[in-house]
Amino acid sequence: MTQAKMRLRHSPNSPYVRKVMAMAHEIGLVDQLELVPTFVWEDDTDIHKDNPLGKVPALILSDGTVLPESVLICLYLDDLHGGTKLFPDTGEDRIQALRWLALGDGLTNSAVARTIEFNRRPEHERGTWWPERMKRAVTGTLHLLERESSTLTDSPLNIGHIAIGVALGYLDFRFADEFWRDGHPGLSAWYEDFAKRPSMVDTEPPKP
Ligand SMILES: N[C@@H](CCC(=O)N[C@@H](CS)C(=O)NCC(=O)O)C(=O)O
Repeated sequence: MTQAKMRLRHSPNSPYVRKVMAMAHEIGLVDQLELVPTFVWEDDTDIHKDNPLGKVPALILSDGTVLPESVLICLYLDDLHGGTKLFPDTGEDRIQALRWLALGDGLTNSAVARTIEFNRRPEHERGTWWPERMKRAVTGTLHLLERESSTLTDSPLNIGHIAIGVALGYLDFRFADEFWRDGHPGLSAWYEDFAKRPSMVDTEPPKP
């Protein structure tokens, strides 16, 4: 008997979905996911019937339990496989991975906030204070990651690498004209290699 797949509320443009998909690729679980196309920004979106938070990703388990939040989904998937864990179990490695996860997700959150301000908020309601604050967060985080780029390069793959790689991919996707690579040669070199991993190539968002 074939095992029921887990259903993933999915959008190809979402960096949070991409993080889950890249994780699933890296640990060999992609085939266990059934992708359910989801359009969260449409007025008649049906996402709320699965996820009251109105967001993708959301993972629906075979017993109907819904897991919201990309980090929770990644943690859940990491428990399902027998290979090297992408959330290290203990010690300094764990804190470093979670710290990079926080920085990568924070970078994504700040960039997504800018996209929402530019693309989603009605024009007459748009301001500059919030997007400028978010841009400052992006720039500061890029500077910090630049200083850590050789450690990133030398460390075995963990969830932090995936979160940072996805965040940088999102900057290319939405803010290509801001040239994040300028002034960040170490991080650019790390990303150039990282972006060639099949998990990144297979989850690249469609060209805008
Ligand atoms: N913290 C959440 C963020 C998810 C998120 O904001 N997803 C966006 C798509 S990129 C979304 O569904 N937004 C719809 C909304 O916020 O109403 C996670 O990591 O899963």
